[in-house]
Amino acid sequence: MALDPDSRSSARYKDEFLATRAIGPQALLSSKRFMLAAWTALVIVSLACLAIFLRYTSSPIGQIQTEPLEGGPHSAAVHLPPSQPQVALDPFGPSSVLKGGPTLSFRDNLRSDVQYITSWVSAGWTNDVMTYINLIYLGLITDRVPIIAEFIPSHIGGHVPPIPFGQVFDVPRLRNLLGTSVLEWRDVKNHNSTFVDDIGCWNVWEAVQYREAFPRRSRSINDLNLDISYTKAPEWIKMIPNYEHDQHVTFWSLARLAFPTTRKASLVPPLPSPQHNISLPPDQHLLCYDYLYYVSAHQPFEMEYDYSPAWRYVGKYMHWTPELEKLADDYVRRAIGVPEDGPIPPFISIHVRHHDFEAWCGGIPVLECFAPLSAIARRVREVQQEIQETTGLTVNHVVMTSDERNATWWREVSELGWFTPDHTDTKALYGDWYPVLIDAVIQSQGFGFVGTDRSTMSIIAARRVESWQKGPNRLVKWGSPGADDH
Ligand SMILES: Nc1nc2c(ncn2[C@@H]2O[C@H](COP(=O)(O)OP(=O)(O)OP(=O)(O)O)[C@@H](O)[C@H]2O)c(=O)[nH]1
Ligand SMILES: *[C@@H]1O[C@H](CO)[C@@H](O)[C@H](O)[C@H]1NC(C)=O
Ligand SMILES: *[C@@H]1O[C@H](CO)[C@@H](O)[C@H](O)[C@H]1NC(C)=O
Ligand SMILES: *[C@@H]1O[C@H](CO)[C@@H](O)[C@H](O)[C@H]1NC(C)=O
Repeated sequence: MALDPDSRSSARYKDEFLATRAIGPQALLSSKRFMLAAWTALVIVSLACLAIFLRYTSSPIGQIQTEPLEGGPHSAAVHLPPSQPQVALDPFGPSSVLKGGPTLSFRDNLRSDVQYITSWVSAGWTNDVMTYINLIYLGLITDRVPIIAEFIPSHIGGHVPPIPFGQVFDVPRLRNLLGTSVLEWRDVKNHNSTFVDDIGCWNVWEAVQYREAFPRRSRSINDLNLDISYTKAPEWIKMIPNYEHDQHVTFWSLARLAFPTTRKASLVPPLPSPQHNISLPPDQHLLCYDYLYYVSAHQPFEMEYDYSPAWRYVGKYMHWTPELEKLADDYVRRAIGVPEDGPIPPFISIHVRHHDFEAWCGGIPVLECFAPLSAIARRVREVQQEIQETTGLTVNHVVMTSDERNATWWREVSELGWFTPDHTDTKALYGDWYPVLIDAVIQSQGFGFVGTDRSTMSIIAARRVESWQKGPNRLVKWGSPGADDH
């Protein structure tokens, strides 16, 4: 939940600025510096040749390496020589790291020369997206292939079936951008299998909080037919020792448990599994942790900050599936009144999070607690102005998404000249997941974004607009009358 969202705006383009300066012409002015630069260039070229040589003569432990189709964080240095045969469309796909198609027991499908990592989800959809981002990032720093379970319908409704990760996010594109494998559970274990797999996992939850004396619960575990024996992680993994009001751990404290020395030193008697009453130490082939939402590199709730490694190395490569993107485009076209297949004009996207956020109003009536439309309109003007100043573009169209149900409020939105996707038939046509999925895509497509302070759905939309559209954002403060005045 956002604490200080404004602190990131000024630093946003700092990285690009520094990068431009580092290779500026002054660097080559003095001859001493020129010699240094020449030597450096020679060393770099030699290292690159060595890297190419090593790449095609040895295979690193863990993941099989081939060339990604698009640039990702691990793909900058080495490029395929033109003589190499053309790579397949999905070189890091399931067949590169599994024995074959999904099996009844997941173990029958794991390869002995590959190491894997997994975890489960247990919150609202946006939090679960962030949890999977963390899992994939932990996979990167431990050289393990992440296996992603489905999204669970926590806020969608218990009767709604889970939706596969790959039905929302473009997994082949993610793999290519990362330059490494990412799997879904449905690739590994047959979705219909009733075989119960025993496995030992790390219990992080009991090491970071003091209210619940059990590992984090998740319906994913039942959906996957896993019988888990948990080993409580050591207390030192907690980011703020003994502090009951936070429950974060750092990526690297969890990564330490993935390697033999710290793993061995941290083994304690495991909790017997609930079904088979079996005690197992944490699995070394398929490493698993009960819950990875509260994971950061340096400070709690980090995803909103510009330096967040989980966002920069994973989240920004998690693009929507082309099908979902196309569906959202159709909703925007109909909202704005653009003919089918006509070009969509640039727009500002808004996310107003209401509904259960009322619980944080502490008795203040919602009309005074939530920000009024006038405050949101002021933020929209600021974003329009920033886009005008930085790109020269005038963005007049505004598209509102929200969980608000008050029809009068929606009428006031349209009186401002703002557009809204019409979700009257969305659930009937596509299923209960789709209103929120389509709205999340629309939010990410804005040339600029105005969101709701402390909403993770707004925070991640702001990051997408920043990374994908290079667009500015503002998060509207709320909680008391005039909370967003500035
Ligand atoms: N259709 C639609 N639904 C929304 C919107 N904002 C929130 N919701 C609904 O509210 C639920 C809460 O959001 P989640 O992403 O599940 O919850 P969360 O992960 O706790 O995120 P935040 O509560 O925003 O911090 C969603 O699952 C939707 O059902 C929106 O803009 N459009
Ligand atoms: C699971 O069962 C359903 C219904 O019998 C079937 O349609 C589906 O293809 C099966 N899925 C897999 C992965 O075998
Ligand atoms: C579980 O196993 C332990 C030791 O193997 C045994 O003592 C205990 O009675 C078993 N519990 C149940 C419920 O079967
Ligand atoms: C709906 O919204 C309008 C205007 O925003 C407000 O006056 C009205 O009280 C709201 N109704 C309810 C039931 O909250």
